[in-house]
Amino acid sequence: MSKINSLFQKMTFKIHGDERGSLISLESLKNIPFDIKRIYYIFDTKPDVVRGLHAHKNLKQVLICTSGSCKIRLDNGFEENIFNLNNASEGILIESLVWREMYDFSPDCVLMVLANENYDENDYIRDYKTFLSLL
Ligand code: T46
Repeated sequence: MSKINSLFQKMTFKIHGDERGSLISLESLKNIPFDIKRIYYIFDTKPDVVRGLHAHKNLKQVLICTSGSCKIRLDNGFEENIFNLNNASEGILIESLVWREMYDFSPDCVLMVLANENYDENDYIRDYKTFLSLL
């Protein structure tokens, strides 16, 4: 029987706060459990848009909503879960072979993603049936 990948791991980051406000630091192999090779962010998402709709063969990523909110639906072929990302001090770690769909973006949403590899279109699985066949 195939191994069931965990859907995600919730992460909470320490806030360095003082009377001026708040600061969060993210460091490879300290509070991020991999070497960060790439950072990208998704913003100005139009109403009713669904992004993602794919899985990755090998990529690991941490997703953090630094502003606003969005929802992410995760599916490992055996179970699914919907997570509401709405707090800059929280993130989710998503391992490979997890189907993801991001939606319900607030107009001010900035979704920041830290990845353990450079961008590689060959790592994407964009067909759901193919995804299921690889589990
Ligand atoms: C993921 C979710 C959470 C690049 O050129 N470099 C990059 O590093 C990325 C991530 C994308 N792109 C290009 C490829 C497309 O032409 O940017 C365009 C939009 O990418 P995509 O349609 O893949 O975006 P999303 O929001 O559907 O998915 C992204 C990531 O691609 C994906 O790895 O897990 O965010």
